[in-house]
Amino acid sequence: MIRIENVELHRVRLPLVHEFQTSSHAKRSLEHILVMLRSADGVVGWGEIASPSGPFYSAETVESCWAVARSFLAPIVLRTSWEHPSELAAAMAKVRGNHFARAGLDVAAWALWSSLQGVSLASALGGERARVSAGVSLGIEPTIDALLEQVGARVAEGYQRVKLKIAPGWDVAPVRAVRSAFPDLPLHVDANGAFDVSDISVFSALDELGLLMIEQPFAPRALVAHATLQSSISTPVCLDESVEDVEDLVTALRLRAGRILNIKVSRMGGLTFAVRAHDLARASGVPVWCGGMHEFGIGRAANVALSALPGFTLPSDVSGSDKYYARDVTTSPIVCVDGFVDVPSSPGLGWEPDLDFIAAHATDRVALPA
Ligand code: OSB
Ligand code: MG
Repeated sequence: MIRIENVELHRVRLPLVHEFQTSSHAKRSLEHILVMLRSADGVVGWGEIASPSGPFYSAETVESCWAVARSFLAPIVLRTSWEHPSELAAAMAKVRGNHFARAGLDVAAWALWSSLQGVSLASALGGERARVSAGVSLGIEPTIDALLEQVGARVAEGYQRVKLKIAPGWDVAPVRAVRSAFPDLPLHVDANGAFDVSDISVFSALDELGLLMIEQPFAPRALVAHATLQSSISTPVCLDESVEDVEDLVTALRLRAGRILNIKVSRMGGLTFAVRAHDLARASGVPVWCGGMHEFGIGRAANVALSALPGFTLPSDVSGSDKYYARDVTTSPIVCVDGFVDVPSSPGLGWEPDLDFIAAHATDRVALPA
C-alpha cells in the first residue's frame, strides 16, 4: 500500500517566448502549479496543474485550482492508501469537476507509482511507441503575413502538422492563405467553441481546404450542433472542450458529434481518465491525439507518455519546450527532432524537475500537512 505523507504545491510563472492568442484571450506568460507527492517510503512524484489563469477554456482558473488542490484534494491524497493510481483518482473524483486540479495530483501519483515499479510512465500507461509525432498549435496573429511566417518557421523545424486557431473574423481568409502557401501541409483548425450554427457558411468554406479536422467549432455542450455539422461536411469534426469525462464521450459517440477526439490530460481530470477515454475511442474506431495546455516540462512529459498509447494515431500537441519557454522547469528540456519527441524508457516521468529554477520562479508555495 502506498501512503502519501507530503504534498507540496509550487505556483510558478514562466514568460512565453511568443505571445499566444486564442479566440478568447492573449498570453505573454503563464502560471502553472507544480505538485510534488512524497510517499511514506520517500518516493517522489511530480505533476502539473496547467490551468489557464482565466476561466475561458474551462471554468477553472489558477486561483480555483490552488484553492481546491490545497483545501480538498491534498487532504484526500493524505488520507487515502492505494496500490494503483486509479484508486487515488477514484477517491479524488468525489470532488466534482475541477479536472485540471485533479489532473495535477493524478499525474504526480502516476509518476511516483511508475518510478516505484521501475518502469517508464509511458509503459505504466500501456504505451508502446518509442517516439511520438509532434504537431504545433499556432495562435491568432496580428496579420496573415505574420501567421505565414510562423507556419514557415515551424514547418522548417520539422513539425508534422500545424493547427491554426480560428475565431469569427479570423477564419477562412488566414486558413486559405496558409493552404495556398503550403498545399501539402497536414493542417487543421481549432475554434475553441467560438462559432455557432448560424456560421455554417464558414465551415462549408473550410470544408474545401483539405483540412485534417475542424476542432471544437461550437460551445462545449452543443453536441447536437456538432452532430448536425458533422453530417453536412466531409472534414472530420474533432471534439476538445465537449468531452470532459468518459460519459461525455459515450454521448458524443452515440450522437456522432465528431469523428476525432482530442484527449487532454488536464481536461479529462488526469491520466487515469485520459487512458479510459483512449480505450473507448479506440474500441469505437475513433482516432485520438493528445492536446496541450502550454504545459511546462512536467505536464508536457505526461503528454508525451500518454501519446505513446496505440490509439494516438494523429500528431499530438507535444512540441519541444523551446516553442514556448526559453528555459523549462525540468533539468533538460523536451526536444522535438525531425517532428518526433522520444518517449523516455527510464523509470517514472523521464524528466527531472529543476528544483532551484522552480524555487526562483515560484510566486507561492505550500507544504501539507502544515
Ligand atoms: O484548445 O487546444 C486548445 C491552449 C490553451 C487553451 C486551449 C488550447 C490550447 C492549445 C495549446 O492549443 C497547444 C499546446 O499546448 O501546444
Ligand atoms: Mg482545442
